[in-house]
Amino acid sequence: RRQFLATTGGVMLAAPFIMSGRANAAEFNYKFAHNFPLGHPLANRVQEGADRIAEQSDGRINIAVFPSNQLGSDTDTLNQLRSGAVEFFTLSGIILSTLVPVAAINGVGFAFADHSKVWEAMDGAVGASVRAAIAEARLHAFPHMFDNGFRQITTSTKAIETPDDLKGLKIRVPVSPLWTSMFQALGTAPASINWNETYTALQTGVVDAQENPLSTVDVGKLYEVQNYCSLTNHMWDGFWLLSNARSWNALPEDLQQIVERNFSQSAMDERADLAVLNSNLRTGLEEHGLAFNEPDPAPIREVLRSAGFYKEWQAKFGDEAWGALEGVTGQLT
Ligand code: X2X
Repeated sequence: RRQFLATTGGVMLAAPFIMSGRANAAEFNYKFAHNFPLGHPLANRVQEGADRIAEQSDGRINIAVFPSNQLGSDTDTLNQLRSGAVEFFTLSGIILSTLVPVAAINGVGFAFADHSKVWEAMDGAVGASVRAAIAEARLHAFPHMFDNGFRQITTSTKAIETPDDLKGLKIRVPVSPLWTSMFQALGTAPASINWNETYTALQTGVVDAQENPLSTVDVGKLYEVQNYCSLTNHMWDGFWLLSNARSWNALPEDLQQIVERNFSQSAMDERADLAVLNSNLRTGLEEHGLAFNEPDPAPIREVLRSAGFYKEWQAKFGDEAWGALEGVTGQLT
């Protein structure tokens, strides 16, 4: 419980305890970490969800949201979530795969034709098999993922038109075996760097390129340190909302329901926000100086196929999860 102390002429006065008009301190004070600044739909919708939860629970649970990796990089925050120092965290499934390997499955190159296929898979059988694996790692995954989006390649050096343009490209990828494997198969020289160090890595020339959805390029102001944006749509990425299982199980069932209902609402609202945003952002990013092109994805995908990328990851993910994925996407190998 917080105390408000003021000194007046050397006398300490204890102000009455005030917390948004509520008489009692919360029974549960939980932390929620994520990697985006306010302004990104995920940040805005998660904060709204936390506010609704405080209200609907009559202040029994207070969720303090820490945006912009304030508590540490994504990799660090995953460790804090596991230890219970952080109770809620939205993390890319593909990064979560360092702990739960099958969670990278939504990142398989060129798997989904569009968002309707994404949600069919991730709200359906593919998501169910990932959530079961997450539970085995003693984390609770909420049913609906938040959108990050289809990823595009930006560079400071040149537009990516053909597979040849990828050869030797020094590109930042998030910390995850699937990302490294895929960008090695594509012939680039990938470097694993957490999101909170990406801007600086591009600015200082540690890498020349990165890949992210347009909304993330925009919120990270990457146009300040990049010149080209090639619309490759090479993979889809989204965030699981995770809770430490001990922290989650400590909540009485009525509070669990309030939390789950409201963050599911946040996820659905965030998906709708991003659908609008990503279709409008190209113009805004062009005004910020990014030059766009639309490469043919077919030859890029063919490089992955002939490098054995699909067969390799089919074996790693196993027949059940891969079968569920191909049930939505059609045959990928
Ligand atoms: O690290 C990234 O590139 C980001 C922001 O897209 C993720 O969280 C996966």
